[in-house]
Amino acid sequence: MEPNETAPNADKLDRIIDARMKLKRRFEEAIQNTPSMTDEKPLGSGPPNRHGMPKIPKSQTVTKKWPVLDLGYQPNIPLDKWQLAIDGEVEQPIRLKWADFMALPQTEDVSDFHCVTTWSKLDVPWVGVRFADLAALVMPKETATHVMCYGFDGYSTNIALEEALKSDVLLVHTVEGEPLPLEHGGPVRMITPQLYAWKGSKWIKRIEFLAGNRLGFWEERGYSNTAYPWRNDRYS
Ligand SMILES: Nc1nc2c(c(=O)[nH]1)N[C@H]1C(S)=C(S)[C@@H](COP(=O)(O)O)O[C@H]1N2
Ligand SMILES: [Mo]
Repeated sequence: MEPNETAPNADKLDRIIDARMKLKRRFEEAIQNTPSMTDEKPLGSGPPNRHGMPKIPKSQTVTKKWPVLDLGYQPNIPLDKWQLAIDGEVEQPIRLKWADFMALPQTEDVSDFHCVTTWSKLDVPWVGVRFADLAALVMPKETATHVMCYGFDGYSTNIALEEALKSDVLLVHTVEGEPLPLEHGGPVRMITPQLYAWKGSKWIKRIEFLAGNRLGFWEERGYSNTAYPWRNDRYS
């Protein structure tokens, strides 16, 4: 058997790891200084979560159910038509087909989901690809500060890179051991456990790196640019 049939191509993996480490160093301090890592008087209740914030942000109610929020249209993208474009302020724009996406390093994580409409779903087990691993593939230029994420339904949302590059930000395809259901953004959506959930685009189709901030769909309509749950930062 050829070596590259038994394991991911070692050179390629090394390049991803190098790029990931470089990017991590560049943003590490900014990540460590975000409100959900450092706020001294975070708003909320319950025991500390893994980054030291109260498990339940202010004015949130825990639900076991999982409400569905969308723009009234759930785009159904067959896997053989699915593509994810990553472009903008990057050295190596790419377009991933389903098999390319699934061949990337996969991350499992359990995280909380806080919706701006005041429900929180706690300890959700996800599987997907880290945003930071995708960023390492395309190599953001020095000028990149934010990303705009776009959904197949016409949705968009903007995020600062120091939030998007956190290790719990994933593009997930599996939840609770099952393929992500269509109504929750399957085949792939983004999750942003340290920001309100509208920052995670369902049915994600494009990530555009930006050399400055721009407003997404809800941000243009008065939702907060920053969306910090432990600051009750919902509307601007
Ligand atoms: N593409 C797309 N992504 C989206 C939305 C949307 O309407 N379209 N709604 C956002 C909002 S407001 C929330 S709270 C979460 C809801 O995810 P859920 O429907 O899986 O609970 O998705 C976010 N991502
Ligand atoms: Mo929302």
